[in-house]
Amino acid sequence: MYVMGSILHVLAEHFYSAKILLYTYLTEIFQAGVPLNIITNIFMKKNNVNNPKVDQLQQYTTDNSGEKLTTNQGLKINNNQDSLKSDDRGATLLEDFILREKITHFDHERIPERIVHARGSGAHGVFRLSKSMEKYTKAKFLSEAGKETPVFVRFSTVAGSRGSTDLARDVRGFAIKFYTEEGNYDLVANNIPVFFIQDAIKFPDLVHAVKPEPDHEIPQASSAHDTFWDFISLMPESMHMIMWLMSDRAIPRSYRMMEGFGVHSFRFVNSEGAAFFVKFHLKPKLGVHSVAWPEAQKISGFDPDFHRRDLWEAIEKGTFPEWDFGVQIVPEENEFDFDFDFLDPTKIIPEEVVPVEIFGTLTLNRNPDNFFAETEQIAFHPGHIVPGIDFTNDPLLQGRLFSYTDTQLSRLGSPNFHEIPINRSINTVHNNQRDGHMRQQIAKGKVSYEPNSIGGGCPFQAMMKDGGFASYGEKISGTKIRARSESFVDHYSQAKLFYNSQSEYEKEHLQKALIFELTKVTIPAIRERMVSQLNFIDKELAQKVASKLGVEVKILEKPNGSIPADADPQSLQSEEREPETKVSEALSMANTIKDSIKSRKIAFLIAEGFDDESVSSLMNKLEEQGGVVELVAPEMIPVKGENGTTFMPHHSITSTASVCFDAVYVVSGENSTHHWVQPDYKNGVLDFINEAYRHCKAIYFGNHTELIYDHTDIYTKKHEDYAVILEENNSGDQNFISAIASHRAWKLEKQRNGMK
Ligand code: HDE
Repeated sequence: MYVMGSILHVLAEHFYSAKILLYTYLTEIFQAGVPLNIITNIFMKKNNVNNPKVDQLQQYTTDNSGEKLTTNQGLKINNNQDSLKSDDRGATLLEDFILREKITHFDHERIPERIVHARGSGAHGVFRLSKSMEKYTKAKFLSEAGKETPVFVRFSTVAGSRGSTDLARDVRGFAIKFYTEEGNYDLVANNIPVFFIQDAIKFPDLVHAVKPEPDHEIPQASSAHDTFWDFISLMPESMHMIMWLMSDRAIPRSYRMMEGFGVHSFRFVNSEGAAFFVKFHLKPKLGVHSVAWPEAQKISGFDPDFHRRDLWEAIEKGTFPEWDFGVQIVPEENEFDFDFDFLDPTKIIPEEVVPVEIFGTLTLNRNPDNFFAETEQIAFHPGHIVPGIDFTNDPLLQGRLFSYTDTQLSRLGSPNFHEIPINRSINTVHNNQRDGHMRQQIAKGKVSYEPNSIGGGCPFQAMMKDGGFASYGEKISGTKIRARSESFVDHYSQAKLFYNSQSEYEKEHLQKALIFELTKVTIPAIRERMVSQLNFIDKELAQKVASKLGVEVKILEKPNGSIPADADPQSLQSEEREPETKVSEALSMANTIKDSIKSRKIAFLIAEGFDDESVSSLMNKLEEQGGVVELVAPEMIPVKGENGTTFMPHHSITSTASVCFDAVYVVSGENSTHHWVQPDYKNGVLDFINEAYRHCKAIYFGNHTELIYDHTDIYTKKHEDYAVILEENNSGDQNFISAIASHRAWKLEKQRNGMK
């Protein structure tokens, strides 16, 4: 069997382009003799080429194919069905070491979930530098154009538990570990460029407020409750973040369609010692897209793993998610040229003021082999840096520098968490740290101190010229004080900038989100405080929200919030600055990339007697452009077309909903149309289409589908709509493709929902 396996391996390596064909052929031939998964493993282990991190992980990866069952001590087990007993009906014997080992291991399988960002999904990939950034940073992975660095990325929601839904309204984590030759560099980023609070000391308060309430542990993965809004309404500094969180950015269509932001200002330091402030940006090549809130709620029921599945499937299919990676750069001497403080994490630098300089591409191209070993055990830390990258005094960042190692100690249980395979750097670690729980490294020799003569002085400190890290020599003079800088006290200008930069439909979604969230707040005083805060951002917004909540907008006499104890709150609060830009196009998703249907999921509604020619033709066109077609039929049984082609559907109409798709094709065919309108299926198919219509998706009605069309909301509304295509023909196909690429006909939302 092994000989067979090796032959297959050699064949596969040498005939790479023919792999898939060969795979199909060989699975048929060898099905009887070689377990299918041996063949699968050989052929499907893609994209390992030139990835030193994946190579390193292979040393720790096991494969059970063709192996005998053993205990953890390597003893072969001959009966895994019965415990050892005093008789076949007798008590189990304490002697049963096999039972004891198995149960004991099982009893300890769980580790604490992350205190925040517990729910997540990850993938391996590569960062390719397209342009040397040597002028600004001496980081080696950013110096030589063309250089490739292996990465592991973990996306997450913040508030929910490990098993919570992907579609919660929440910030998304976007944490990247770069395995560089100079050690691990972690960019622990989010999909929103600002944060709720300005100082780390408020983080436990924020997290306690948003997490389920401690008396009854309700609600799960949701900010729509009293304690969150109580806290927020008392924290004016959170208003900018709240605008982002209530926008559709907080309900992405896919992890692959989100931006990433480092949030804080970091520093680049070049080999001459010159420093630059930088803000990190990741821009998805597929554009930034979201779903609508009513969809998000429904997806959570149909497929709570929607984002996880989407990421996994895209990578398995070879549609690798990609982001342009770049920075906004500001030389140190220009630090005070702006109307906000660079150290304040509740502020952005508008891209119109300082454009993002793109210097490379991040591509995710390999799913993990094991969720727990990789995605769960990976440990990020903003303090994992390399020479050429440094921190700033942002008080939120400074607190993070403490928190991340600390949390790994309780989560992963030992200071040796860096030895877990996914956390190992690809360069070797040499130091005098020793022992501790679960130590794996076997350090030779007597010496575990420095300086030493016995070990020849090793390991040596590295000179800076040899890559030794030295902190940036920022000049500091000051008085020890527990206070907030006055330069941080402008909480509304950028909240306004964000709101004013949104398109009409985005503003409406944002208003509705606030109404949804605040309706769940049971204490009127909190709602009132909140709308009064909104009044500082936009009076109409505050009025609209207040009118749905039965509260009044009050002009706050004394603004609430965290301000220096000895400051006059009124004067600080009103210290609003005139922003350099009043509208920033980059802040609206309406202006994002809309030029591709790559990885968009299109539901084909097929039923007995459907027009199989038109299905094959459109399917080919869509798939050529990267679209993903899934067939939805009345039942989960094979469906025959009018020319005899039989398709096995992916879903039945009752097991899915159009919220799980980007577009719908109601397949041509008189017979199939008749089939769909039978009493058993009619409501199902109409709900499917009407819901897609309400959520502004592209819908294509093939020929002879009038019987369905005439019963939809689309017909009764009788209006023009560029994303509803009625007749099947060549231009119809093309119009459908363009409508899918534009993501949604959001501009027609009011019209589609019959609102003024
Ligand atoms: Fe985190 N954060 N955070 N955070 N954070 C954690 O570390 C913390 C903040 C972010 O996929 C924890 O390993 C403090 C901002 C991501 O494993 C913890 C403060 C940003 C992830 C922690 C912040 C982030 C975390 C929990 C305020 C965006 C998930 C588990 C001072 C720039 C990483 C862990 C992953 C995780 C602390 C604020 C991003 C407790 C104290 C701002 C993406 O250490």
